[in-house]
Amino acid sequence: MKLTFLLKRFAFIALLAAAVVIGGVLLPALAGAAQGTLRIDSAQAGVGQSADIMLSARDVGAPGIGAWTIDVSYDPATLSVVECRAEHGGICNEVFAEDVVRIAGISLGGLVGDSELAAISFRCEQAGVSLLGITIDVFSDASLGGPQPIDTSVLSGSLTCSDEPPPPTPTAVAPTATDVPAEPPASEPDKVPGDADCDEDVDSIDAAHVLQFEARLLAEIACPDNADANHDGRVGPIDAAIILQISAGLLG
Ligand SMILES: [Ca+2]
Ligand SMILES: [Ca+2]
Repeated sequence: MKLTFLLKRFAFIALLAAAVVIGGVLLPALAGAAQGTLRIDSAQAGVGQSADIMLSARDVGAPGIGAWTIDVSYDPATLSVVECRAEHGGICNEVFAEDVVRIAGISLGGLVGDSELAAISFRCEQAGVSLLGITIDVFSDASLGGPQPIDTSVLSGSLTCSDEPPPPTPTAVAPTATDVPAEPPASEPDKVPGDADCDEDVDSIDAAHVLQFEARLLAEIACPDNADANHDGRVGPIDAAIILQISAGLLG
């Protein structure tokens, strides 16, 4: 009798311990979404001078950043973009719109921790303060086949331009939104070049799918015809690059 009682008590304690283990280890893993912060620096410069501004991700948890398309907005009356350099194999389109720089990229292995995504060089055209805003189009983790959105905090920045002896030269303004390719003709409604995962949108997640497939980390692609962006009959890294270019608005 006493033995039965002890056995029951032992079983109860074992169940309790198992529940604690499951609750403490498994559930956070299932909760899934990686967390992180996207931030853009603040700086000061004189009119006619340039300042380098860094777009970076901070404290991103596993599995890390797998695909990103991020827009940085600015005041074109105060600033112009001199140069944009994307890091980690990404690409940058400094004339995505009149007041927007777009950065897109992919990482098969995932960027964990702190990563610099792009350095943007702005020039002060007149005195004033321009907010440097961040708009997330895609910021997904490196999960194979099904990248999940990263739970992201955003820290905006600003560039303060003060009057300096060198006067602002009325420069060639960066090409405007009218130079951005128009929407593609709707002649093939069932086929969206670059839309590898068939969600009717071409973005950096499509490029990540193509690279995962190329590396044989993914068994198949949902829409291989769409993934073959250069129409050469195979799906490979060239297609991933083209899809990123489409995503960044560099192609029609
Ligand atoms: Ca897509
Ligand atoms: Ca191809």
